Formats: sequence, C-alpha cells, structure tokens
Amino acid sequence: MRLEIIGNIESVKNSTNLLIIKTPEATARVWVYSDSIIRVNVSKAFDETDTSFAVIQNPAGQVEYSESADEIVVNTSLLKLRISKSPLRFDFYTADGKELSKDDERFGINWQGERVINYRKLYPDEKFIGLGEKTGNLDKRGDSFTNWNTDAALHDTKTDPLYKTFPFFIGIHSGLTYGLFFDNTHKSYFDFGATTDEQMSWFGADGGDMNYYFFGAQSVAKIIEDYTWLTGRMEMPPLWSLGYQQCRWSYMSAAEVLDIAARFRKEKIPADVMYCDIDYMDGFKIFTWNKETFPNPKSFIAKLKAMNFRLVTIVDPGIKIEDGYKQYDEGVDKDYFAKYPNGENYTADVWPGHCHFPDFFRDDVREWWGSAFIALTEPGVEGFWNDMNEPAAWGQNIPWLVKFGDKFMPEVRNAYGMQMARATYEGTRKLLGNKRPFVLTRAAYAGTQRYSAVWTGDNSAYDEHMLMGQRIVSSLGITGMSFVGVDIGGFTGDPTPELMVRWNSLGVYTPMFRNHAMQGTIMREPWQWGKKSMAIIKKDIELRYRLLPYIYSGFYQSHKTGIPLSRTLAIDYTHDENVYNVKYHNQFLFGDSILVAPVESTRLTADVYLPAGEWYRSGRDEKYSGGQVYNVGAPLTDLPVFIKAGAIIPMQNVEQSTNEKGNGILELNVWYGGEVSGFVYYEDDGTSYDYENGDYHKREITFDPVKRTITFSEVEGTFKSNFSKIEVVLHGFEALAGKQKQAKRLKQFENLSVSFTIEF
Ligand code: MIG
Repeated sequence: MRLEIIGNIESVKNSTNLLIIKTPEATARVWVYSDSIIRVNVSKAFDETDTSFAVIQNPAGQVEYSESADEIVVNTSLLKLRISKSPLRFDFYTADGKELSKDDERFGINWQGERVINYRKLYPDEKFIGLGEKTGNLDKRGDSFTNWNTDAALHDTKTDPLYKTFPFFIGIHSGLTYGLFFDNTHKSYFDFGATTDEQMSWFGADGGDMNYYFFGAQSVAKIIEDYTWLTGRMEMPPLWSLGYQQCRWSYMSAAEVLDIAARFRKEKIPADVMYCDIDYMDGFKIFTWNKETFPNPKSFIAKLKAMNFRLVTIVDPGIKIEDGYKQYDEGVDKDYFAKYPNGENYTADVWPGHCHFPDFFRDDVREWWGSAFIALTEPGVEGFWNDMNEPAAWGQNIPWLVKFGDKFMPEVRNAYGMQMARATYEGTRKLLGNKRPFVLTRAAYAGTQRYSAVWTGDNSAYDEHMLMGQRIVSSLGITGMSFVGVDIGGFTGDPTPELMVRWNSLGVYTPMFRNHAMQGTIMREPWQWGKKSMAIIKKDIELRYRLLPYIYSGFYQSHKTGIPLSRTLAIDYTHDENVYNVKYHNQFLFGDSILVAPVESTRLTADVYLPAGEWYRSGRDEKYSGGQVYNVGAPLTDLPVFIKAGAIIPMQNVEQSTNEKGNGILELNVWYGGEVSGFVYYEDDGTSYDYENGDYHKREITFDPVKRTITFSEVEGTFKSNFSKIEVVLHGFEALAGKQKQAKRLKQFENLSVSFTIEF
C-alpha cells in the first residue's frame, strides 16, 4: 500500500468564490460559507457537480485572503485560516489569533490507496462531543468510531457502528470551541485520541474527498445553529406526534389496535398515536393490507380517529419479488431497483422473502415511492415509519458492486436511509395536502432532520441501556436531530415494573415519547404493570400533556435555530468539567429550563450535579444553589427534575389527546430568579403548513425581578390562540420583600394579543 502525504503548494488561483490550490498529489479548494464557516475540500478527482446530501447552502462569495512566501491567510470577521505552503497544512484560528485546530504538522492530509485521512493536533485538555448516534461517553476523548449504517439489533453500550451516520463533532479546549463536519458518505472513521500517543486525533474515509466544513463560533449553541443552517432544520412536527405513542411488534389485527386504543380512553391515560408494525401487511408486501386481519382499513382508521387516535404504519424498503404485485411489476418495468453492474436487479432476503430494493438516489424512483403512499394515506394514515433502511437484509452484506444511482454501494450506503425518508416525506407531504406528515426513520445521514424524526433502533430492557439511550438522544441533538426517541421500556427483553415506570418517567422528557417492544416480549401498555405502577405511569403521561405548550415552543426553537429540545449540559455549560464527568453526563436540559437527571430503576436516591445558577426541585419548589453536587431523593414517583431560576414554563390542563379542546387556560409557571429572563411562546394550528405563511401566534414573555413585572409582548402572527385566558403561577416568590403572603396563583388574565404587563 502506498502512502502519500500531501506536499508543497505548486500554484494558487483565486476563482469567483473559492481558492484553488494545487500540490503534486491533489487539488485543494477553500470556500467561505459565512463568517464562522469555512469549507476545505482536498481531492484527487473533484466532481464539479459538487453535490451533497447534507448541505443546502452555497458559499458566500469572494474569499478574502492575503499571500506571502510561506502562507496564505484566509480571513473572515470571526476566523483566520492559515494555510502553510510547504507542506500544505490547514490551521484555524479565531480572528484575534487563538489557535482552534490545526493539521498535524507531520502528517496533515494523506492517502493510503483510496482511503483519505486527516491527522490533526490533539490538545491536552481537548474534549469531543457529537457524531450523533454513538455509544460511549458524552466526552468521546480516547474513543474511536466508524460510520457504516448497520442493522445493529442486540447492540449493547459499546457497539459501533449503529444505524446512523452524522460525521460532525465539536472540539472543546483551552476555553475555546470549534466544530467540524466531514461531508463524505463513504465508510468513515473518527479517532479522538484513541490510537495515538496523545499527539493527534484523526478522521477519514475509505474513499471520496477530504471534504469538511469548519465551524469557528465560540459557543456550542452557535456552532449547532451554524451546522443546522448549513444542513437544514426540522419543520414544525404535527402536534399529535408529540403526544404519547403506543407501539408494538405487532398488534396483529385492526380489532386488537382498536381494543388497545379504547383501553387508553377507558383508563383515562392520555395518548395520541397507535402503530401498525409489519404484520398489518399482506405477506409483508409494502403498501398492502392483510385482508383478513385488517379487512377494512378505512373504517378501522375512522374508528381510531373517532377516539382521537392517529395511526402510524411501518414500511421497509424491500419490495417482494412476486409477479402481479403492483410495486414489483412497476419497479421492474421502469427499472427502479438497485442493480448489479450488468443490469440485473440486486436481490436479498428480508421479511417478504426475496426482494429488490428501490434506488432512492434517483428522482424518478423517489417520486414513484412517494406516490405509492396513497395506499396508506387514502384510508387515513398520517404517520410513516421507515425501518430496515441501512439497508438491512438477512445475514447479507450488499455486494460492493451493487449500484445506487450512478454510485456503487460503498460510496452511498450511509445515505440510503436518508434518501428513503426524503422520498417518504416528499411523497406523503404531497398526498396529505396541507397536513403535516409524521415520518420516522431508523437509518440516517447528516441533514435528515429536514425530512424525518429518528429513533435509536433496537435497544434493550435494562438500566444501562436506558441511560445510554438518553446520552444518544442528546448527542443526536448536537448533530441537528431534535425530534428523537428511544423505545421506552426497551425493545428486546422484558423490563421489570420498576424499569418500565422509571423509563416512562424519562419518556416525558424525551422529544418523541414512544413505548415499543419486540415480538415475544410481555405486553407493554401502561395497564400491564399492576395498579400501583399504572397510576405512576398515568400521572407521568398526564404531565407530558400538561407540558405540551412548553414542548411545542421548544420544537419551534429547533425549527428556527436548530437548538435541540434535549440538550446535553455541554451546550449551555460547555467549560464546566463536571458536565463531562461520567457520573453526571446523562443529565440534560429539556428545553430552556428543565434539568433532568436520569436515574436507574434500582436506585431511589441520586447524586445530581446542578450547574451554575439557582435551581428548584420540580413539584416541590425547594431551592438549590448550583455549582454543586446534591444527593437527592429519586423515588419512582419523582424523577429528579430541576427548574432553572427565572424559568417561564407554559402548561395546560390534562387532555386525553392533542385533539381535545382543553379548558382554554394557559397556565404560565414562573420561577423566581435574580435576573431578567424570557421565553418565546409559540403556537399554531398544530397540523397544517399555514404557519409558513404567518398563521401562528408568537410572543415574548419577560420576567423582571427588579421592576417586579411579567411582560407579554404584542402577538406576532395571525393565529388565534387556543387559550382565551392566562393564569400565572408563581414559584419561589414567597420571600419577596414587602409581601408576607405572596399569592401563588394570580388571577386569570384575558389572553389579549396586544402587549400587557402583570405586576407582582
Ligand atoms: O427485523 O418491524 O427496529 O422497531 O419492530 C426486525 C419489526 C424489524 C426492526 C425495528 C423494530 C421493529 C421490527 N424491525
């Protein structure tokens, strides 16, 4: 194997919006995307079409740079990229000269055959967060990872790779932050000081270009904003998908699904969504219904709707080889399947038996796939679950010579699931008219947030898995995926009642709240765990529904800025060492101001680290000062949840589903804090795209402890709030000077759309 390390610059050319730098080995290109984003591409065979599955932005324009005998310096108002000429190396600094990240002086970028690697300097105190769906610690220093989308059934807390590829990480050192997105869909590798002698970190891929975007903003939040500006942000999810979701592999008939739904209503446990896993189909043929067990999909779904439930159905990519089956015949006819280089369709075995696989990399195939959903939308399905799209087949690796689009499998495998989710989203959005589809995918690549929610695949029913699942949810948040869930209760194995209760209580604070379990496991619905457990599960699900106005506003934030709903503490408390301590690294902020500390089901007390500031224990309003560890009670009825001082949390009354009207009162909870604080409240119809045309209701709510006021800004947007009244509930105001008995609930206010102020 030949090793080539990139050498000296031969020429530099300034083109319209990029610098082109040649060495004997390759050509390097440098673009500026914004003041805080610079792109570097080093290639032996640059493809001028320069397409990306992830990136939706274009370079900003002319690259500003200066050149001397030794180096080229690219400047933006925030960043300085020093490119040394002999040999070619890329070193990034803040505009005022602080070193953010540089190539390893000795090895820089190099090739071993097609494999391209970038060795970079490792800083003594450097930490690494990101890469999305990865096992291991929050701080990935000392670990290495591979991206190769895999059906990782039975994975444990060490398994790698899993189902998804997000080649984006954030480095933290010397009080500084930077981000790096390696946009390359080949099998890729990241090593955060695992295999080197504390000198280098490195990343690379089996082929393609050394193609990365460097983010230089000096806050993790701003880096996430920049990354999601580059790769896109989620749309507003349908409100119903934020309610409780009940799934199982499988509810075997329409009658069974309806029974389960009716039982939720009978027990008065709020819920919004039922699922059909693979057994609703006829012989696992996608876009069909089993005629015996689901004889009349339309009336079945109408009955569900009458109970205020929506239905999500699963689809896998494998199309059964069977003459007379519509999707098969059409696919063969139009040549829509992935192929061997001689033109034969690639075949593999999965649930339906022998299958072909749609080539989602082609526009016409995505269009075809998307329009086939009429078989599901016509009877009334509104949610579409994309499984097995790594793609997975029984015990088989896809041969490397199979072609997708004009590329061979190894080049694009990591983007297959994303392109399936894209086809599903684009097709169902069209079919549903002005209604928002809910799309859920297992495999994904950077940018998937534009099309779909994700879940973390087949987890297991034990405590360690629950805790790791939370880390993965927060880690996916760093890489742009806000709408994320895990199988609550654990997919494989049977949870103890305690674990079920505990996991469900964490589900309240999981962006997607779905209970799901594998074939052959004990039934999982809330009433299967005995009266006492059911009562706790019910209360927690009720809390989820009470929090929906806060949660929906949190998703609006993700939609607008990319900041995830589930936030590792590394986002807001980046330079606080305790955040990375494995004792506390599962903790997270849910939205702006709810801190959650996941705790095993076997422990009834927990050490919780509260970062700087003041905190209140939720439900008890006891006050804690931050920057300390507390040992707190953690009974199954009361997961340790803390509210940040100054928090403004809008809540509503308990409803049995998001389809209910509610009592029309928005309960605005305010926790006393020493500083001015604010909250952006957002509401819309929850189902349509009218918000894109200004039909929403948004206002800023500000708490001011000095003026002793809570101010509501004027409403922006045309949507009329579902709440006619606002009731303010004060927490921690008792000690305020001058008022002996501070009322907890202030009288209700009309929810006017003009600005108004409340005094306390
Ligand atoms: O081979 O559709 O991860 O959620 O229940 C297993 C059956 C296929 C894997 C998914 C799981 C789903 C199951 N699927």
